[in-house]
Amino acid sequence: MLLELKGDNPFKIRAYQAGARVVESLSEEELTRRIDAGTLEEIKGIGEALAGKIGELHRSGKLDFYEKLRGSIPESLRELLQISGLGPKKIRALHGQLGVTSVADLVKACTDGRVAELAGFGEKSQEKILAAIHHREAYARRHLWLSAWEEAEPLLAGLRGLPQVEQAEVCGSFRRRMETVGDLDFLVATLEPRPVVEWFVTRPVVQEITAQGETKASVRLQSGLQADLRLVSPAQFPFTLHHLTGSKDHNVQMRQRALARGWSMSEWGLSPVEQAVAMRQEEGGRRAHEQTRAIRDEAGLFAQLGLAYIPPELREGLGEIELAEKSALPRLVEEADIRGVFHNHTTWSDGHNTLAEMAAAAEAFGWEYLGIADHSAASVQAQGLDEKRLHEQIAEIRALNLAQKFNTYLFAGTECDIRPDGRLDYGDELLAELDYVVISVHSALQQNREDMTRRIVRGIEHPAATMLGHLTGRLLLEREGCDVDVDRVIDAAIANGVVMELNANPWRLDMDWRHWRKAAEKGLICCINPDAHTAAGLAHFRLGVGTARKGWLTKNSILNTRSLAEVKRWLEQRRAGAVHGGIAAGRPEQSTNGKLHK
Ligand code: DGT
Ligand code: CA
Ligand code: CA
Ligand code: ZN
Repeated sequence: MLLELKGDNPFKIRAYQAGARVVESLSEEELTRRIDAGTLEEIKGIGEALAGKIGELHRSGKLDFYEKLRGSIPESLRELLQISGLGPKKIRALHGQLGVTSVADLVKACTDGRVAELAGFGEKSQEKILAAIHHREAYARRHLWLSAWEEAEPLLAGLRGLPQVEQAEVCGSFRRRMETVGDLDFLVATLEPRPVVEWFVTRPVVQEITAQGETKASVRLQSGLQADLRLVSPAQFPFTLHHLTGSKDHNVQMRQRALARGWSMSEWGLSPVEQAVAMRQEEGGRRAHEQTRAIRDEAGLFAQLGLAYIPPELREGLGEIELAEKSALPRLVEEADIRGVFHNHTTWSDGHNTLAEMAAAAEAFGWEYLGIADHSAASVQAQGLDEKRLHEQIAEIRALNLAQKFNTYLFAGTECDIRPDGRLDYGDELLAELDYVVISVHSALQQNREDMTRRIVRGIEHPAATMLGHLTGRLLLEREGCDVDVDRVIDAAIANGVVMELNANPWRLDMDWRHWRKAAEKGLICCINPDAHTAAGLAHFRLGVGTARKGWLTKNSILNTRSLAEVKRWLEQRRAGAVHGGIAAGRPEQSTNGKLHK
């Protein structure tokens, strides 16, 4: 791509592309063998220069040639590659003929109509480019849930500490645990709003005050995140809290329900329908009705409408109200239910803390077990372990357990690459030695839907596979996940007794919460994993719990809410090929053979 952008000799470019295809088609063993033996050049399509570069990349994980090439192209020009629909050829044309060197230049060229006049572009593609840029900007304006939390937490604590403040909460998508947050919606219960507003807008993290009134303010924080503040009386608080938490769909359904029962519901309160009109005129609707005063919290509000309390995570208008009416909402998993996690890295591969440091951190969480799953050999960029080093690591883990240095038991696992053809990155014998195997896709993410689906399903069907890591490989706000038939993968996982990871890394939260409810109903078992690369990163399991709650998950469908003894037994039976997803019922079923497609 970069060579094309530079407009290098087309023959050279084609040689590199052909070389890349050849390398992708080789197995890891064969590639390593050929590099060591110096026989890469025997393959058609790989010349001496290319063989040298492949060797360098393989050995060091870096390529001087690539780094130099990258450095020779301005960052702003490379950024254009991120706009969907724009390839290197088009960018070269835009650069060469219109002098476009940045996204801003390109917007200007499009709005001036100059792009449409270029050969090979036209009105249509000019419109498409503009739309793609706008889409990219809108996406970039959102923030990771964790970043929002880091901003919100000190402000919330500060608000709660003010003498005038009775209650304070962050509402909106943040409270609903969306994976990304557009803006923060602070709500405060107080009878004295002025000093609270004053305190809020004078925080050092406030970059700009965009609006300020007696009972509300809006600011932009240094990070670019916007924050709204609303101040209401304590009596009104539960209604505004519910309103500002949303979602819009949930609110609309709640209002319809209220109306059907003769109530008009708003952020101000509940009032009988016939009085609602009069109330709205009176004091701008601020006068609370009798009924409103009797309601002290959100639970009271739900109860007034004949509903069980609906946790904020479930308020998406996806059937939660119907179930709350029947008191049939699930009892959602909680942080305290988690007894250990399985997908973690150490300094053996690309982690920053040693095995012992990770174990100590897990012990500090009070966890009964910790799974170590460093990268496999194919993840060269992550210093993946070859078979010899993995053997050494297994020995170290067994020794630590024997020494009983930690109260946390260590499971020896791996995050084994699913190669582009669906085979796993280690031999069967080694895989069988491990306590468990996380299988993940890290390369060739651009495969088409059918190939990717087959590849992952083939990985799932491997007898050694315990759980599937970060299903789509998405990086929130940065990179779309791979194109894969999620339902087919879920069905394959259930059929083969393979667990699906809920990767709790703040950038991932993958598998997406939107799939979990249905999948768990079908019998899919979840494992919440932080994918920690540092000891501190273990704490990210909390984000996973939030996302699991948003996906309607209960303790029962999550593997790592089980005790050490139960997990050990389950893994042993799993390895013996006897488990068929049965832990949802609380006990492994031995009647069915989990390996249907061996
Ligand atoms: P965000 O900020 O884009 O991540 O998403 P939210 O859900 O935080 O949305 P935001 O900040 O625009 O509004 C906060 C809440 O206020 C929202 O969740 C529900 C409520 N709300 C906002 N606009 C409307 C509306 O037009 N109708 C109703 N029923 N509720 C609304
Ligand atoms: Ca918001
Ligand atoms: Ca807002
Ligand atoms: Zn991974």
